[in-house]
Amino acid sequence: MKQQAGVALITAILIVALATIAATSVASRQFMDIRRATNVFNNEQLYLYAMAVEAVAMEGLRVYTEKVKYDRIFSPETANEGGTHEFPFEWTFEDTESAVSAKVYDQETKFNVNNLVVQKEKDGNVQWLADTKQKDRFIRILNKVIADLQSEADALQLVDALVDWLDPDSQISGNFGAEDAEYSSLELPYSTANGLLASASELILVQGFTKELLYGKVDDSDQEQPVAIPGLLQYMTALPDNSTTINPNTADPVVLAALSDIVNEEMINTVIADRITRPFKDVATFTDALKDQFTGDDKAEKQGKIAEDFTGLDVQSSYFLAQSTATVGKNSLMLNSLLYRNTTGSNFVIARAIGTHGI
Ligand SMILES: [Ca+2]
Repeated sequence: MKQQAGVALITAILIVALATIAATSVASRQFMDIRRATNVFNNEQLYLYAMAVEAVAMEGLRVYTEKVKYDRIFSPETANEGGTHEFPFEWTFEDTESAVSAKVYDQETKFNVNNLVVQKEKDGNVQWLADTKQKDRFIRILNKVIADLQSEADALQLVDALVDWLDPDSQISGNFGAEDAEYSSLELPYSTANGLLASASELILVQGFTKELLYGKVDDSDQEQPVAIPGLLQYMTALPDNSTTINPNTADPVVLAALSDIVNEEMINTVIADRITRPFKDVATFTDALKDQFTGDDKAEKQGKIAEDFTGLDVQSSYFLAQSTATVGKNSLMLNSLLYRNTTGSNFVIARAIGTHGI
């Protein structure tokens, strides 16, 4: 009898234990479901907020376009001259629960790597070939970044591999090109894109390009004052077009200096010193100011070369990046929208990406 009572007790304890485990599992699953549903709801809400901010940014760009004839850099001194809509645009709206903000940046401040290839007629056929002038410009930017980072990379090898990544054929470019054969033998094999870069960060897939070359590094030899050394992404971009221009009113001095081998950053900085308060009204005003920098016997020769080298510039840009940030409670989301503005001043969304690294 005693033995039977013991078995009944153990059975009862076992049943209670099992019921407790089952109840806990149901409760924890329910909790996870609630969390998951909340996250989905929050993300949807943030995305819709960011989309609304994007619409405000586009309207701001439209209003700004009506007011100014040429794009320029934002400055507090000139903010009230032509309205407050100068670069980068910025709006912020906050209440106790949420905050939204938007910034719009000119994208023709950087070198567009997709300009490296052009369609040309060769031997009676239309072919995609490397544009030698753009190639030289990119090599100068690469050499600057390589020197700054004290990298072992070779600019010629990098540019040849990139041209092969962009051109639709499978012929090796120059002496250092790379087509499918090079990538298919990797541990994780892939093919060349054989098309324009969809995003500047896609460059990491191209032979020879490293994370450090793209994003730069921090020099912490002086631990009290670590210095950030910029990588290529500071000076280059990838726009969905292979004939974009560079805007001398907004472009980085390094990019402008890379346009020709007879100018340097110092000359460019002298010429653009007043561009914030007195922007160039046209490209000729900019190139004329550069020509005035030369003195000496070879002045006329160098002035002729400026006209030859400084092509592909425009004081009106076509591509802009709108960065919309939405925050609700502890959650936030950044939406990057690449905007294209046509010659009539209308603007359209070309691409969107979520994250803090742009497009
Ligand atoms: Ca190719």
